[in-house]
Formats: sequence, C-alpha cells, structure tokens
Amino acid sequence: MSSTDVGTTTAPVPPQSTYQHRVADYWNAEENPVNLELGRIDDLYHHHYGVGDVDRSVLEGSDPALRQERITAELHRLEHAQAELLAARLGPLSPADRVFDAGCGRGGGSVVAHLRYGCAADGVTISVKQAEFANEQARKRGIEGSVRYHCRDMLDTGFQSGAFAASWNNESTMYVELDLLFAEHARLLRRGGRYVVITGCYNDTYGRASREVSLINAHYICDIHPRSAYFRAMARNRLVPVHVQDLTAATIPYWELRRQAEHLVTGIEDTFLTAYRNGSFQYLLIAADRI
Ligand code: GPP
Ligand code: MG
Repeated sequence: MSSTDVGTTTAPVPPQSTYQHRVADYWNAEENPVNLELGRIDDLYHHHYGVGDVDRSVLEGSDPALRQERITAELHRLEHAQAELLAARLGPLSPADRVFDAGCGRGGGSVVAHLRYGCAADGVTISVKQAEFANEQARKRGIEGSVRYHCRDMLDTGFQSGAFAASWNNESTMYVELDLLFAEHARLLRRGGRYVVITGCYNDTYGRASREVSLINAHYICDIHPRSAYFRAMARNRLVPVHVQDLTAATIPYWELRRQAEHLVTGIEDTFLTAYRNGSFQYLLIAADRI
C-alpha cells in the first residue's frame, strides 16, 4: 500500500452484525419441547403460534400421559391451522411457481406451501442448525428437489430479482428493519406477486411498547414493530395491502391452552395473554400485492 492510500483504508465490515450473531446463537441452541414435540407428530416443524377454537376436552381424563399427548396434538393442530391460513393467502399458485419463506425456522411453512400448490420453495434462516434440520426434513420427504433451505440473511438473499410468485414472513419480521425487508421482498417478487405476513405488532392506539411487549422482546431477542410501521414500509416498497386480518381473538385460545400444558410451557405464556388482553399487542395478518 502506498502512503497516499492510508486515508481511504477502512476497517473490514463483518458479514454479520453482533446482533445477528446473538440471534443465530439463540436459534442454533433452541430445543423447546413446544417446538420439537409438536413437530414430531407429522414432521411439520413450525415456529409460530396457533389460531382457532380449542377442543377443551383434551384437558380432561385421568391418564396424565394421554392428557399430555392430546394437549400436544391440539396445540400442533392450531399451529398447523395458522400455517394453512397464511398459505391460503399466497395463491393461486401452480407447480411452475417459486415461493420465498423469509425466516423459515425448521422449515414447516415451506413444506405446507409446497404440499398445497406443488410449487418450489426457498426458505432462509440465519441459523445454520435450522437450515440443516429443514433440509434433512425435505430429504426425508423426498421433496429436496423442490424445497430448499439456505443459511442466509433475509435482507440480502442473493436470489434472482423477480423470480418469485409469492413470499412471506411468518413471525420473523421483528428481527429486522421493515424498510430493508420489504425492499428485498419487492425485489424478489415478480410484478403482481403476493406478499403475506403474520406478525405480533404493538398497537399504536395503546401508545408505545408496553411492559409485556418489552418482555416478549427480551425473551426472543427481537424488536416488535408498531402496527403503523408495516403499512408505512409497505407503501414505500411497492407492496399494496389487499387483505388485513386481526387474529388477536383467534390466537388467545391457543395461549390459554399452552399455559396449561405443563410439559411444554416456556414461561412466556402469561405475558402473551396479558399483552393481548390489555390491548397493547395484536396478532395480525397482512396480504399485499407487489405492484
Ligand atoms: C417463534 O415461535 C417466535 C418468534 C420468532 C418471535 C416472536 C414472535 C412474536 C409474534 C412476537 P417459536 O415457535 O419458535 O416460539 P416458542 O418456542 O415460544 O414456541
Ligand atoms: Mg413454538
């Protein structure tokens, strides 16, 4: 290096921020029974919550092992219903289409989309463990030619522009800046493509983040956005909402059942229930068209 270059030399920028490393550490280490035991039922591993009415008969019965088994199956049924609700908003799609799962976790959502539409799917997660686990599941199902998982940043996927007919985030937007995220979705989606998000957001009418929302942030090392931020960032990034659904009332029964599942609780259950009930937090689905 000549002496004239000294003033322009910059420190190397690490490929991942320290924050991203900590988030990856969390998901690389995560082995909550509430995720693994539910997934084992049919090898659909979800990393999101459930919606719909609960069959409360699962809480009855004198055999403790059978009771636990029935509660586990019921929670999985509700989480699967959430995944189907999201997948239904992605279509219509055909086997010729390709979809993008941003923050794919252990891969359940991409498998659900593939089974529903026959489409190809690419999921990305920042956790190498999750990507390996999800690819192994796809191999076991014999769908590894259509459903692939990558350890990549959802803000900077490296996939081809306009290559996707639909894309989504299922409870993963709280790890990233929405403007950067929606810019990447808008780049990846073809014109007329569909974007769907299901998320927990804080309620602007409450004010700022409540104590419970802050506790949820600390629990998952995330940063829950206000509801308004989604619409602002979509408008700035060629995503036009076509359907908005408040799922708050539909997810409360899931949390009421989960808090009684002593073999599965993680300790965050009452915080979610309080946050939903005091009006500071909402469970929201937004579907948008890429213009
Ligand atoms: C994932 O679910 C949850 C998140 C990625 C972050 C927080 C989501 C909000 C809506 C605020 P999980 O299935 O991995 O969580 P758990 O282990 O609690 O079941
Ligand atoms: Mg879970």
